[in-house]
Amino acid sequence: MHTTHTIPLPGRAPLILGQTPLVMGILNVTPDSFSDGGQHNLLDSALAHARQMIAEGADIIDVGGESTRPGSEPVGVQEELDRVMPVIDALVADGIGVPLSIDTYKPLVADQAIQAGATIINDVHGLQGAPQMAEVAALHDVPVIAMHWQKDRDTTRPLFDDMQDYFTHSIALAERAGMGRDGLILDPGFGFGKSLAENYQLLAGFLAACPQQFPILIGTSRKSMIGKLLDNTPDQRLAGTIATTVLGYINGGHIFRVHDVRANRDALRVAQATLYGPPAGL
Ligand code: 9MG
Repeated sequence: MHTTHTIPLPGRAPLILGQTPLVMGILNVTPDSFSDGGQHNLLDSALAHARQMIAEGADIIDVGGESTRPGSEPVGVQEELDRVMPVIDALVADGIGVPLSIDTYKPLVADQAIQAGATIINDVHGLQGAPQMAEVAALHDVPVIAMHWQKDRDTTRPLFDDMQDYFTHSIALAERAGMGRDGLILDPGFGFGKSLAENYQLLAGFLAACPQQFPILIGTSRKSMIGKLLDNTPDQRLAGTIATTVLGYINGGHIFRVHDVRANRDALRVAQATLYGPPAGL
């Protein structure tokens, strides 16, 4: 069953995280994200894609300018800003109706994105990559999605113990910087530094790996934990993704970061009606 959390957002209605799952649509703004190439085309395609995800029921749009896929090259601050800022500016000018999150582990990028209108930081380094990240979040009073990604992990130690310690450290960093206790959303970090067996062990019981009283974001969409099992390519992983989304919801997840908004949204509606009953009036 789902714990309920109210997450304040600057200048917007708060996120209510409880029985009703939220869908976060992924908007990657990397040169390989939209195949037709060129800066202008990239911006147009990104805007069209964001609008489509909102029409399909996305509650949040997550804008990212650096791929974290295995083998991807990191990009510099300026390059990342050049990718994400025109998109954020255009989405804000467009009067985007849903909150924007900025997918970055770089405090400078987070700071600029928030000044332009993003209201959530999605940090795959869980506030532990750069000491200024928690300060940026506290300064602007925005929530942070703190993802578990323990590089060079001691794999002889149980994963869940490792994750509890990691999140305890993220929470301490948030508190030290003056972020409110309702400013953190925890994320198990599916696919980041975990074996196939660990990813599935985590999907079955991630609440035991996360300190209590925090909302949880689940990001499994099209990941290799599905592809390795089914021996398929990312574009063939929708059915597998939906299975992980539904299991993630039943097991206590609140937000689902996905590529295919409509299909995951529909699956979550069915899952919610099964756990809590259909909406009144239907
Ligand atoms: C950027 N990114 C890629 N995978 C992710 C995941 O699982 N969670 C979050 N928060 N961000 C992710």
